[in-house]
Amino acid sequence: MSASRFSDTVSATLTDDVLVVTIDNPPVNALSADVRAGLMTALDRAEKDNAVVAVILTGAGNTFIGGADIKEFGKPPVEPLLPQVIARIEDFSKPVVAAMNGATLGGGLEVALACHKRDAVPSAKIGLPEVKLGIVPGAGGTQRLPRLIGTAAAIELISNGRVVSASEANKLSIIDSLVENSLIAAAIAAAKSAADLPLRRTGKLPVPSDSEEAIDKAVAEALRKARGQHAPAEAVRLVRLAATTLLDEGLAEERRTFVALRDSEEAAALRHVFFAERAAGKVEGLEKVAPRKIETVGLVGTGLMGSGIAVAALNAGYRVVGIEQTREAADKGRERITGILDKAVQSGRLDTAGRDDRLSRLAVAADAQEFAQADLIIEAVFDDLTVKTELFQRLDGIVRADTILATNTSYLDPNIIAAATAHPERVVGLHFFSPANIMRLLEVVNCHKTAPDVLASALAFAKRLGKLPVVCGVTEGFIGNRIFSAYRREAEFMVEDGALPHEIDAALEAYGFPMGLFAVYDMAGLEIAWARRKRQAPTRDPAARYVVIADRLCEAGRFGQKAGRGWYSYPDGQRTVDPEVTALIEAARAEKGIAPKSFTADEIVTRLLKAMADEGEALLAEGIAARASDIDLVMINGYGFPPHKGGPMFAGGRR
Ligand code: 3H9
Repeated sequence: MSASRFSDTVSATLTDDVLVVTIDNPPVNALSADVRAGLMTALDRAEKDNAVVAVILTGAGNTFIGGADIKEFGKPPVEPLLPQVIARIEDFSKPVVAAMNGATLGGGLEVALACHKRDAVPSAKIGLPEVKLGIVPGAGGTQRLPRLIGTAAAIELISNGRVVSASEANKLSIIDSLVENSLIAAAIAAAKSAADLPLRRTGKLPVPSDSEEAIDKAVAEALRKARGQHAPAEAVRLVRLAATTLLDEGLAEERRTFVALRDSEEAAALRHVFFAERAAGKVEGLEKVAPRKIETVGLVGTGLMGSGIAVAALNAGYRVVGIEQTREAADKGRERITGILDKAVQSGRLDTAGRDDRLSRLAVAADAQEFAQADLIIEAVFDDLTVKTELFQRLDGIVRADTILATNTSYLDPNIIAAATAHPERVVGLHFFSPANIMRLLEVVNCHKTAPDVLASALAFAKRLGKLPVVCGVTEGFIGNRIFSAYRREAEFMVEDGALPHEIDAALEAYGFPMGLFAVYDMAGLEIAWARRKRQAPTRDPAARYVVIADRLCEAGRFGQKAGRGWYSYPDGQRTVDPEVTALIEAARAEKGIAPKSFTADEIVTRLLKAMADEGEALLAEGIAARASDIDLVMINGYGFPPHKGGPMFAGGRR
């Protein structure tokens, strides 16, 4: 066996006449210029060396190739470009086998598709997630994948950027074999056995014929999910092209489309989101702080929020102890949690063994003494300061000295709750979004006295739950609800100033929100916010601008969709503009002597973005949010802000 190095990141060993080329470019073996150059040199050497009968491509660590190097986007291209490397692999005179030892994504899969055979370990995750970055595959993915799996399946995978398990990839024929043990040995054997046969070059294969019906269905589904994003529709177009054009023409069109999209504002926004997600949850000074061990999670309250949190924790492998005030309520809580798991089984997302395993780790009791073993306790009870402070005081006396106490409050001040305990340093906020087993966002509230290892533990817990944690300081409503309040306030001011609710909603939906603000109000119901406004009325600044329209709607019994009437009416369940609401708005304007102006969709969106971004600036100035990109993530993942616009700070130019 002899070893060679072809660049800083690419080296090889000659084993049994096969050149095993390894890409070692941490953290994800991205296809940087150095990797591309190293691969070309390795192929040159393998071509010339008669002792080499075949080539294996693999990755160091547990990633094959995580894709093109996203950090190179926006910089001048450096040769060899990825399509050149890939053409060289596909046309190579000797067998080239991809030994996919882990994540094989984007350009990584494009490299593998050009190889003459593909072997993968069962843990490999495989896909073309480019649309999530606002681009299409740019190195043959849209032209080669359909040649292996057909047009309809390729449309589904590429237009959603869906990443599949190795086992699904095997069923779809993206890979040739799943290898449990000794991947490289298996790949060497596969390469040697291919050496005497004609090589299977993916680009030369015909696209298998799919029924028009299957293709139409895949296209319709892809376009429906795209919600105003350009890349999915372009991906559909390119995949369809593969069946009707020669490979070279398809590749040229793909490249043109890739370059145009890569340089678009939409791709810049999604790249921003990608790096924002990786930066989120990183806290300066916390890198070396060891988190506490958490295995058992205690939950106070197993209602809507508590049961969702319980399922999230059970899914992540924790033991969960839920507490309710009575045996009856505890039984109901257990039923609720079982119900969520049963639904997952019915929809095929979970098997019965998985459900039973989760239920074996769950206890729901009516005795808080059960918390003696808990490492972390999360309260998800009624949002009332007295209820929560008394609860934490009681818990103080029951739990171990190193148990972490977390509050899931949305609006109360967690510093006050912490101060009521004997050990405020062990208190942290964990603000989940409902349904807590589904929503990725988790605001991790760093209270005044939270100890660094408690914060580190909360972040490690969030990561294990598969959540996207965003750290924030204490302020009313934290990051999300504060920005949302500013957005809501501005929208109501605009209604007073002349824009009708449906005009605002139409502008927001055209911008990319799944649902306009007033439709969201109606869906959530208007009465809780009305009750809060009535409670706050005595302390409201009389000089501050106050819009009475929402109160008037509630006084008229228009509590939203459930009541059949709110900002809209809902005959036959259809959202419909109601002249009665328009009249009510006009009367409120007239009372204040406001002469209504008209607003274009652009003006509406610009004004709302400015309101959100201004509030975001305030949060940064107050030190509540650490980065503008954290604010963007909160609004994208908790409040429906369209990801392809990058979030309110990015879109509002506050980068
Ligand atoms: C593409 O391939 C285009 C082609 O079609 C055409 C080209 C011509 N580049 O996520 P993690 C960094 S587009 C550069 O926490 P994990 C990331 O920023 C690409 N950097 O790890 C982070 O850095 P830091 C298509 C990258 O283990 C660190 O790696 N591919 C890239 O949880 C760790 O990341 C994709 O879209 C990259 N491609 O997950 C795949 N990827 O430590 C994107 C990651 O400084 N990547 N980094 O914060 C992923 O999905 C995940 O990173 C992966 C690992 C599953 C690979």
